[in-house]
Amino acid sequence: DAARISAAFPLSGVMEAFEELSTFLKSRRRMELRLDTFCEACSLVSVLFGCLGLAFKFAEIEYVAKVHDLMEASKRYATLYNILDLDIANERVKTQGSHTRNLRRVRQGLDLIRAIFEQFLSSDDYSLKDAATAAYTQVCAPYHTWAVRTAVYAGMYTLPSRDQLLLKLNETDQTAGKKMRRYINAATPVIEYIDKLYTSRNISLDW
Ligand code: 1PZ
Repeated sequence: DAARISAAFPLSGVMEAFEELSTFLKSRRRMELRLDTFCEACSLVSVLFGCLGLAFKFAEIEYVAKVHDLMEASKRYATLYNILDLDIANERVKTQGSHTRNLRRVRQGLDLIRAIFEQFLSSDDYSLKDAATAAYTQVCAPYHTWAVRTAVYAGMYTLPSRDQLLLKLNETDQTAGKKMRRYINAATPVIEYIDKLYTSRNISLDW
């Protein structure tokens, strides 16, 4: 079943979950993405953290906490739109801990993975450290505090090598490459959908 495949092949679980989301987004007839469906896909990403080592435990705790908050919210609010509207009404869109802010952070995490995969695919002998550093600088660093950025850049030196990562993912360069490409193609429309939620409510994306 899905949980077993995801445990044995972490990349497959993540990639398939986002392909389902993007297929839904393409096919929907005015239907909005459900928050619980979105959270289930996002929670699969946690498996990837297990491949990064202890230095990224903090990132994992942060990410999991944010997905968990959204998961809890999904018991009361059906769609991603609903939580934005709620936070807009209560004037806490950018307030730390608000659902809308946590969604923004989770979205940045999904984009970070996309960027890491892009970097990873751009060259055969690119180390994970260099791929992750370039991706982080591009996607997340502009929005993180100095302290967090410093910790993340220091942690990059502890990342496994490219080959160690592939081993932990239970993939070869070739199989991983295909799945990363599919994740990139699937996650991109999901990320764009989330961005549109914000811009359609006149919320900027520079935070
Ligand atoms: C296989 C690829 C390896 C790549 C490793 C790259 C890891 C980057 C780690 C980023 C660490 C972010 C740590 C903390 C960030 C916090 O400042 C913010 C604060 O949010 P606030 O509460 O102020 O609203 N938290 C976040 O942004 C949520 C966590 C994002 C972490 C996403 C990582 C996803 C990538 C994982 C790849 C497995």
